[in-house]
Amino acid sequence: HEADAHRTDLMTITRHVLNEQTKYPESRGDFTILLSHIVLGCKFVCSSVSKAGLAKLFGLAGETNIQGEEQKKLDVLSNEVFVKALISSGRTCILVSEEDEEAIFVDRSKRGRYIVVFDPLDGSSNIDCGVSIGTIFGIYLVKDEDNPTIDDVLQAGKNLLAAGYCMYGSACTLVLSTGSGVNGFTLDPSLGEFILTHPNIKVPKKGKIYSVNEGNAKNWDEPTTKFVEKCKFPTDGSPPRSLRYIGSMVADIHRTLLYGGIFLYPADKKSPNGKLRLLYEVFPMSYLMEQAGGQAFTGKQRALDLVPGKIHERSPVFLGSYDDVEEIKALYAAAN
Ligand code: AHM
Ligand code: MG
Repeated sequence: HEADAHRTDLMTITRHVLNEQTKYPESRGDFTILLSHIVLGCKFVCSSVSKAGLAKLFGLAGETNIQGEEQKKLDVLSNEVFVKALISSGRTCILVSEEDEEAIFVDRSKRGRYIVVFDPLDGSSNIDCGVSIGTIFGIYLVKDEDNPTIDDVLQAGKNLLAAGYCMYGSACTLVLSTGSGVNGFTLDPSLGEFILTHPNIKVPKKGKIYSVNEGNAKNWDEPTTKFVEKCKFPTDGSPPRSLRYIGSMVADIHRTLLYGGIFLYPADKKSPNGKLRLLYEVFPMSYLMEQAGGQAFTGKQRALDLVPGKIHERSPVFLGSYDDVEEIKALYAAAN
């Protein structure tokens, strides 16, 4: 039985990535080692998030609680864990985290070929009410390992080697692409392993859901306003769409990948570049969406074609099902 085979022949994330790497004969297992350190960070955050309520009262395991020392906030703690895990992998040279103003250049003695851009705990305003939050990451290769510079980080999203996110929700789910499709893994807490549960994720070609913070509608531009109006009052005889907005990008994108639809964080009059950050929010999610057969658009161009000028740069983004993004592209084309 096939079901039986799945129960006894466990496809862990490590095994899966090792399989994928066999396509690259020159691969030395470095990527697999890097990923195992990212996975460690995800497991730590997953366990901390599930104890977040408790931790407020008792302190998190592994943290010395000297009297009077203030409890570290979960996003700060998560960042420290990821930075240390990534450096100790010996495979990274530059790290860019949402939590750190400056890029971190790894000491020569621990240096490797990979650049990791990440948001250790995205959607942190949702922690205290127990709503899903996540970690987002992207991986680039440095040009010259002996000479890493900030320009190695300021690369177009299309140069990403891999990207993924981990969602801390009702289950802990890691979604990853290394450039040949998208796969989802679920943490089996009893094994401490991520097991392949969602092989080859494809976003439905057209969706029935739109996802946007409508509280900003007053300041939207015309194409965004028209698009959302069409979602609610379609003129082509189709039924109105459902609105779903969690306010945690990882959760909103995860739903979009699985159910289809479109996620919008547009520009508006108050924030002309939108809210989301290119390197560790917009790029990884756009990469995953394209790898799943969808699209990502900025209002002007393909999101992955953008080249950031600064590490914390923002960009508007519209991403999701192929046909849904075509619709917003048409509205922008008509407006120009
Ligand atoms: P954060 O990095 O400060 O947590 O903000 C990012 C989050 C995303 O997860 C989410 O898509 C967006 O902010 C929601 O923003 P808003 O509250 O403006 O709708
Ligand atoms: Mg964020």
